[in-house]
Amino acid sequence: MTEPDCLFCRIVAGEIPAIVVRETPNTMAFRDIAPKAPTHVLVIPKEHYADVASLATDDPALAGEVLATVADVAAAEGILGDGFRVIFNTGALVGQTVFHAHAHVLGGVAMDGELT
Ligand code: IU
Repeated sequence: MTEPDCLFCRIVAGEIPAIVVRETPNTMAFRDIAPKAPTHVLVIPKEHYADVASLATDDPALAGEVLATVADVAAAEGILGDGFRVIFNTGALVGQTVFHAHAHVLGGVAMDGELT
């Protein structure tokens, strides 16, 4: 299922450009246009789910595929050994702005353990 007005569905459809770093039959990974770290990649399911909670509830196998792609991206970006951070903003209250489930994969710089 796709949503015609969803930015990330349009990236999947090739209607909006993105620097794609990895693609599987059901997932896609592309560079964030406003990177917050030397590596900042977004990993999404190609199918539209508003957020990770609905993805995990409705299709846990696909949620697992997204996490597998996160790990593959981390390895390909060379940040698997040093460490990286994965964030799923879920809801406008905590800063979700694009309502298509996505993992932020951040690395390449030291971060402290604070979550905010
Ligand atoms: P958020 O978790 O929903 O706040 O993250 C959305 C991200 O999508 C944010 O980091 C944006 O920089 C990023 N993004 C993008 O990569 N390409 C775009 O065309 C747009 C936003 I608009």
